[in-house]
Amino acid sequence: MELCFATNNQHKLEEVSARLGGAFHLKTLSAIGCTDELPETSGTIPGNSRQKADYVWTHFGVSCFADDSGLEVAALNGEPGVDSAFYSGSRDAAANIKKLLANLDGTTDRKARFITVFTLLLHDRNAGPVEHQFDGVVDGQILLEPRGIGGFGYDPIFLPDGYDRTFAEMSMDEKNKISHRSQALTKMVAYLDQQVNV
Ligand code: ITT
Repeated sequence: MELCFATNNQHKLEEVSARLGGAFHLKTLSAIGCTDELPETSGTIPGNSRQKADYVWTHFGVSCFADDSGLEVAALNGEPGVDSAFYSGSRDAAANIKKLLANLDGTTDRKARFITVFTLLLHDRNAGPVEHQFDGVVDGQILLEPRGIGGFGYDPIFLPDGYDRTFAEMSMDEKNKISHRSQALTKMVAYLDQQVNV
């Protein structure tokens, strides 16, 4: 089955491709001729995920899925959440981490969670595009300072519960065993397998 992964984030693409192996024929946005920034203006993670998939479906007419993700920090009332990508005003991961650590300065409650919502839009000959959402959540703690050089975004300051290494200290395969994104992917693949077997 051919599916476009509606993301401009190379790290997401690498994680999802590694996790899928050859299970599906993944097409990138550039492979379908899309060079646009995807819209993300809904104010929620599920809403932004839907917007991105809808955009690709509407403009390019291909079956696709989109990923919207964010880091929710309990002591910051869920910030940066839907604003995770541009928390500091830019996409710069180091600046985003710096702002987050400054906002948490002196706070002993370091609880946080990563969330991913995938929106799958599948072409259906009879019903038009059929939409499904799949989510994944991983709980953890925000460290006092960054550790590790792998992964991307907030990975160097996120310690998943039950582990003594941050996501940035894990290999991609290790992160992929437990991450928010891989949980959402597992649910989506189970759904797609079901469709093929019906
Ligand atoms: P697309 O919309 O093109 O998919 P994006 O980077 O804009 O790419 P998001 O809107 O979902 O994607 O941004 C969420 C931000 O949250 C992302 O830029 C990272 O800073 C952070 N993030 C998401 N998943 C993460 C992960 O697995 N590890 C660390 N940080 C992550």
